[in-house]
This record gives sequence, C-alpha cells and structure tokens, in this order.
Amino acid sequence: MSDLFGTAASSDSYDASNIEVLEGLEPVRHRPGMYIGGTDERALHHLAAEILDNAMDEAVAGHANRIDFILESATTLTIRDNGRGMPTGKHPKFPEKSAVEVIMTTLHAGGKFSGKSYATSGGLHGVGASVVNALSSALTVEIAREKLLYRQEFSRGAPVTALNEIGTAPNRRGTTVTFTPDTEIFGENAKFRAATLYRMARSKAYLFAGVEIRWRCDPALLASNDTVPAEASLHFPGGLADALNDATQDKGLMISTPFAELAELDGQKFEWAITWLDASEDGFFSSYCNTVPTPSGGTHETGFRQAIVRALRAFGELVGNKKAADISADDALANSAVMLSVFLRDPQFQGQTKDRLVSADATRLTEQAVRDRFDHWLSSDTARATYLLETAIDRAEERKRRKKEKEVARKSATRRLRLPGKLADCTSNDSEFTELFLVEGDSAGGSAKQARDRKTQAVLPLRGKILNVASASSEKLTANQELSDLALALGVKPGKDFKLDDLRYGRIIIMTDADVDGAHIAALLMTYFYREMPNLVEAGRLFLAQPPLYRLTQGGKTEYALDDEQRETILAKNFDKRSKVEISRFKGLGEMPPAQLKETTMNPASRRLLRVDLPMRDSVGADLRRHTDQLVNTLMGKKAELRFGYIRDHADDVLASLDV
Ligand code: 28F
Repeated sequence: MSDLFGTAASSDSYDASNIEVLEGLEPVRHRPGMYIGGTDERALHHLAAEILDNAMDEAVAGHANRIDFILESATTLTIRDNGRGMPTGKHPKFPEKSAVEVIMTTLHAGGKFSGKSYATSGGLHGVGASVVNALSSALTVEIAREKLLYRQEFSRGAPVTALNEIGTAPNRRGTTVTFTPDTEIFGENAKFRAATLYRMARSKAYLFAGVEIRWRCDPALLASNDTVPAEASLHFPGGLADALNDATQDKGLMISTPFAELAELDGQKFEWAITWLDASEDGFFSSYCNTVPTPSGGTHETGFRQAIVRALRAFGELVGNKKAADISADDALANSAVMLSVFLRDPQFQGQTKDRLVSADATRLTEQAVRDRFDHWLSSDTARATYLLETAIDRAEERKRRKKEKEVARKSATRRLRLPGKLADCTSNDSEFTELFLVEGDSAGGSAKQARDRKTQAVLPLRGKILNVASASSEKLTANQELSDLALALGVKPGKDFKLDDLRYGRIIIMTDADVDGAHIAALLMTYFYREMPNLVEAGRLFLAQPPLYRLTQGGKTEYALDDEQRETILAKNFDKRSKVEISRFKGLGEMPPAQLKETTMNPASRRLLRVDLPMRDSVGADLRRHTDQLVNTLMGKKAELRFGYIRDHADDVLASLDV
C-alpha cells in the first residue's frame, strides 16, 4: 500500500504522511462485535491486548525495551512504552489535526499494515488503538518525544482536548495510553481481571526477550488470588524455553530438556520450544505470529509439524528402523507441548477474529528453520531420539490397529444388515475411496459389473422407475422396496437418523442411460437424495455419470460425444472432413461393450463426473434450503401447473442454452 504522497519513508524516518486514513469510528460503537468479537469479558481484555500489541510492536521494531503495564483500578488500565513516541506532527491531509489524533480517531489509521514503519508488527492489530478509543468512556494519550511532553484526551472516540504540550521530557521518551472501557458498551463486564492481564503480560514477555514488562496492580484487586503478584518484572532472556518450562512445570515429562531454538531466515524470525510429556498428560500447541496469539494455528504450525515428523522418519531410516516410514505428524507430536513464535514481515491472517495464520511461505520457512536443527538435536542423543521414535511408532501401530478394527466392524455390521442380493459390492472397506454406481435395469447392471474396478467400485441395479418422493406419501416411501434396498446398500438410515459417517461408500454415482428416460430416473433419484439425505448432497457425495450418446469412428480414430451438440463440435474439430465418419448412437449402457463403458464413464482416470450441488448456493445464502425446497416442489411436486409455469417462464433460457 503506497503512502498518500508517494514519499518513500524508511522505517525510522517516519513522519505523519505514512498514515493511510480510511474511515471514521461510528461503525465501531454501533457494532463493536465486528471489531473485538463481542462485548463480553473476553472482548474487554482484547482492548488491553490491542494497546499492548502496539507497545510490543515498538519494542520488536527495536525502539523500546521496557513496557509498563499498570492496573490502576478494575476499570482503568495504563500501558507505557519507552519507544519513539507517537508522531505529534500535523497530518498533511488534515492540517487542523495532529498525527496522534488521526491515529486515535480513524479506523485503519496506521502505516503498520503497509509495513513501512514496522518490519514486523501485529499488522492487522496495528489498527487497534482507534477501536479501543471508540469503546472507552475516557482515554488519555501522553507522548514524550523530542524532549517535550504532550497529552491529548478523548471520550468515546472523540477528542475532548487538542494535543497539548504540557511540559518537558528531558530524559525520557515513549507513548503512554490510559483508558477506561465504556460501561455503555460492556455493561457490568467492564471490569478487568488481574489474572487475565498478568498472564497476557507474561505471555508477551516470553515472546520477545528484548523487552522487560513491568507489571503493577492495585493490591485491592488481588484479594484471594495468590498466583498474581502486585508487582513483577517480566523479562525472559531464555525466551520460549523458559515459557515451556513454566507451562509444563507441574506435568510429567518424557525427556528432561526441551528442543528449543531461535533461527533467523530471510530477515524473519522463528523461535520454538518442544518437549514430550508422559502418556497420561495432555499436550498443547501454542503458536504466535509477531507476538499475536494464533489459537487457530496455521501455516507456521504446518511447517513445524512437517519438520518434526520428517526428521524423525529420517532418523529412523538412519538407524535402519523400517517402521519409521509409517509415522504421521500426529504420531510424532502425540503428548508433546509446543510453543512456536514467528516474526513475519507481512503476515496474512484468516478467520473471524483473524486468529489463523495463512501466509503461504510460513510453511516452507518454518520447516526449513526447524528441520536441520531437529536432525542435529536427534543425532546428538540417539538414546533419547530412539525413545521418541519408538513411542511414535507405537502410536502409528495403535492407529492402524484401530482402523482395521473399524473396517472389520463395518464389514460384519453390513453382513448382519443383509445387503440386497442384487448389490455387487466392492472388496475395499476404506469408504473414503469407494464408489457405488446406481444403474437402471439388469442389462446395464451387467455391463457395469464387468466394466468396474471390483476393489473400489460397487454396482446396484435399480428396476424401473423410482418412486417420486416429492409427490408420494410417506407410507408409500417406507414400503418401497427399491428405495429401502438403496438405503441398505448405502448402510444409512434415510431421514432424520441419517449420519454421513454411516455411508459405506465415499461417492454415490447415478449412472443412467443418456436418454430422456435415463434423465427422468436421475431426476427421481436426485429428488430422493435431496429429500431423504440432504447432508449427503451438501457434502458433495452425489454425482451424475456422463455416459456418451454417440461413438464417432474414422479409420483407427474413435471419439465419444455426450450429446448432439458435442457430436457436432467433435465432428468439426477432430475429424478429417474429406473422408466418412462412422457415427453410432448408443441405445443404452447395456449396449455398450464393457471396455468402452469403463473408459468413457467409469474409470476415474478418463471419465467425467458431474457433482450434484444445491442450486443458487452463493446467491441465496442462508435460506438456500428454502429456495431449493421450493424448486424441487415446483419441478417434482404434485401440482403440474407449477411445473408448466416454471417451464414456460424458463423455456427461453433452455432454448437459448440449446442455441436453437
Ligand atoms: C502504550 C501503547 O501505541 N506505542 C506506539 C509508536 C511509534 C510510532 C508510531 C506508535 C502510524 C501507524 C506508523 C514514531 N516515530 N504504545 C504505543 N509507538 N506509532 S504507537 O507511528 C504511527 C504511524 O504506524 C512511530 C517513527 N515511526 C513510528
């Protein structure tokens, strides 16, 4: 994002022109939830985190090394850094306003996300100061800069004084923000909890060894709480290794010293600490980006996990342990306690509260930073490495055993369920990769059974017209043998007891003849699935096979066409006009030689499938179900006049699509 006047501002020679001003604060007070995720106690403490992030950014950028974090009372918090001090110059675009006022009263005011003033910052959080201001009944900013002391006061986002010079600051500098969250917004939740703030300050201090956070709290607020001191100096040169020891001090450990290091790659920083706990303990994975917690994980965690499991597998290979190849990241990290903190130049976050890192290069960079060092750590103590590896292998074996048991249970369950006799089942039990083809009539069923891959493809022939569930009574539905056989073959109960996990196949493929009857049966089946197993459709498990209608041959060359239109296109484009092209039309799938049915319609490597999806998904949003129900009733329901009306209204779309 370029600055307003195109002046190339380096990180230090910041001036007011770097501020991109985007919009006022009204929306923040109308919908605070959009900015801080709610107005509960958690959201209240988010205000403190925003201001602390700004102070931390100044420290991480190397301009501050101390932050004061003072809980004056349950409703007022002061945070101070000894950084450069917010810029006090006039903002060129608003000559009547100071840069401070612009930063504090406009949303997204701040060059932070343009990365000019800060090499790595909370980035998206860098716009927090104005949000805190809008949601505080009183907020004061004090700035010590260039030996002068300035102060400006605000209430609910609006300035109540100008930025006034109030004295001199001969030997200090930095920014102080004191604020009282607005009870109009937070109601009775507007009380800070000392323990929450203390943990927040301590967590930040662990994340950046270059800063000391001085905690102070009104003793009256500590009452019974003995884990929170009234005063503390929070400074951890040991970084995450200290943090991890602190977090696991009362847990049984599997190894004595954690694997903890800090690496710099491409000007960005990667710090981590991991240890493994006793099997009885629960592990955890705490990750951060630019000192901002990423509770929903993300690409940095992915990279870290890959490094650990790949290094363990490589160690296994080194010591000739063949089973090492089968361990997964979950096996390698089971019962582990991990802290991972990365500092990236331009982090990309996702999710409602932006708590998931999605920066693509973070995976590669984090893996690169960790992998070599973990290789080294493993080979520096092979007894410990072997212990870790064998524990991971035990987990992999356990996992495979459980999977086998589940498959055997499924197989026996379906045997108990007495599958319909006409179902030609597949041999694989891994429902993730198996498919059930629904075909009309026994002759098509015969060809399909010959053409299929017996390991992963099952075939269920259906006899004649399927009941139209959109117009049939529920008694007729339950009495219908075809449909109850279908549900039995799928291993599911239709209707409200439907569970996607019960499905015996990963995909259900409707493979009817490429003629009008086939299309009608497909429509009846889709109506059945939509009405009786909507989650199966929404989960994208229902497909339409695309059998060809024509075969075109000329000499040794053969092509297939789905319909008249494609036949014309292929004729025009792929065949030599000078000699005759033999065109034959397939009566039905039963007429098709199995080899061709396989190649054109069933083989995943060469076929094309149409996934059945709900219409208008993006245009109707939430009431998608209502719209779809209406459409299905119109097209398949009892009232023929609705159908005719729809066809009349949409006939020209159909004609247009046929290009007649
Ligand atoms: C208690 C909270 O907010 N500290 C801050 C600075 C320093 C600069 C700055 C802040 C618009 C957005 C660039 C000064 N001189 N503590 C804080 N310290 N903001 S907030 O600049 C604001 C600009 O990013 C600063 C030179 N460069 C930056």
